[in-house]
Amino acid sequence: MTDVDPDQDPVAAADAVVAAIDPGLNSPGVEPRDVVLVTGPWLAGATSVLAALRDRMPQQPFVESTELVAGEAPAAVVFVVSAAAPLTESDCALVDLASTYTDLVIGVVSKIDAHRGWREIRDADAAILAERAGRYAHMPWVGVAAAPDLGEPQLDALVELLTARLAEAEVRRRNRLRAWEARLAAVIGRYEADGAGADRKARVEALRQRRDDIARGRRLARTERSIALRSQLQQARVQLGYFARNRCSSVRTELQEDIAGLSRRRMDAFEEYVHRRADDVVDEVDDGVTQHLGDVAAEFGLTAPPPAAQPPQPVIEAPSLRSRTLETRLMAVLGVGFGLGVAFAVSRMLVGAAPHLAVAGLVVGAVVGLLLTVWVVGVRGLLRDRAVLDRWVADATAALRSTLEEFVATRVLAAETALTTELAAVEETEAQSTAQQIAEIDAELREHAIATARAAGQRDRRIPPLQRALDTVRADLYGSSGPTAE
Ligand SMILES: Nc1nc2c(ncn2[C@@H]2O[C@H](COP(=O)(O)OP(=O)(O)OP(=O)(O)O)[C@@H](O)[C@H]2O)c(=O)[nH]1
Ligand SMILES: [Mg+2]
Repeated sequence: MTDVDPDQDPVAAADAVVAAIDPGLNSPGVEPRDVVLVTGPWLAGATSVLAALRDRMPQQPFVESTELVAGEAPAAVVFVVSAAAPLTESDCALVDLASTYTDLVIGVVSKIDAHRGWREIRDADAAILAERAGRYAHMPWVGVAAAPDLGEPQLDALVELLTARLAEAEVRRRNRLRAWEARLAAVIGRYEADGAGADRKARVEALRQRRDDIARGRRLARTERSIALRSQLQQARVQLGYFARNRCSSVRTELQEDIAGLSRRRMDAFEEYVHRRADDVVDEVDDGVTQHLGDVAAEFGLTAPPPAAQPPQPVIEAPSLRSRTLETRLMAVLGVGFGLGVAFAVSRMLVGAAPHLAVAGLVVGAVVGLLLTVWVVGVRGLLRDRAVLDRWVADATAALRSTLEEFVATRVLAAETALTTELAAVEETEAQSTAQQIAEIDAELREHAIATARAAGQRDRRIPPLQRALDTVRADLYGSSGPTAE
């Protein structure tokens, strides 16, 4: 392009304006196409205008917006709006977009056959666009009827205007300058956004947020977990203690009921039976404690504390059933007295009833008296032994209870030590992984900061020449009175 004489080629002439500021700027990166873009809002009549223009200017190619690819600049833009209503904001955005790289924009008010007040609409549209940007201030407007319901199409003004404009070399130069203006402004905007870290902002925000979340989540989890473990162990202590006491008192009730119906024959085996029941209760409580503490450990994902090496052995002394000589003697004396009394009364009664049976009466009285004596002494002994056993069972279960309470307290304490130590170790590992995550985030944040700083440096270096070029382009486009300014 540099080997083309600027006086001959209007595009090269425009490029030379920019290259004079910065020789590095040799192309706006836009492909000029020798076509006329006909576009407009929905149902404005663009297709009809395009068809009519093709008909009237067969040598000139026309396209609709879908036929252009990004980066292609048409030689002119025919912007078709309906005469039915003035431009809206979205229509204005559309004309901005269509004419990004093209200076020559012609406003067309269509369907003038159907709308008598089209001139007012045309003037209003011109005013709206002139207000929007300086470049539209001198934009030409014409009214057309490309596909009238009645009569011939009215297109002459547009054809005439377009033919005249497209023939001007200055138009192509200005189109090129427009492309330069758009491209330079976009590049400056890009540098500014990069330098301000605009693209990174969202990512950096998200990273900071995540960093805070991780740190806070970690702190919370830590305190929550240790509080929960403490309270669970506290609960275990209370519940297991209650369980042990409960088992002791129910076994006591059960044994005391047994004593109430105990015969002398089963009395000897009873002591051993009590020992066996105490062992059962010890096993039950031991299992209950192991189970409960295992559950607590499982809830926190920790290893269950080991069961007790040796279940407790409650110290239960033998009942004192034999040391009763004095009482036995007393009972014997009383029993004998009672027996004698009965024997005497029976023999007297029999003698009174049948005097010839005096000897037999004495014998019967003696036998009855003896039997009663034996029975009274025996029953008295049995009742006394039961009372002794009853007291003994109460003592034995009390001993069992205190042994078990101590056992429960010891095991919960041991479990507390083991579980809190293990929890601390787990937390240490987690803290390390959290620190690792945070370090990774910090590293990424640092990278972003460095990249943003680098972009800011580049912005400060690159923007001044670009801005100068843009100013020159703008001075050329709007400062002097070009053809569109007539
Ligand atoms: N009265 C009258 N109606 C017209 C004129 N031009 C177009 N129309 C009508 O307006 C409607 C839209 O016309 P198109 O040319 O398809 O408009 P468009 O902008 O290409 O529409 P879309 O591509 O669908 O957005 C059709 O019903 C046409 O008949 C005109 O000059 N006069
Ligand atoms: Mg169409």
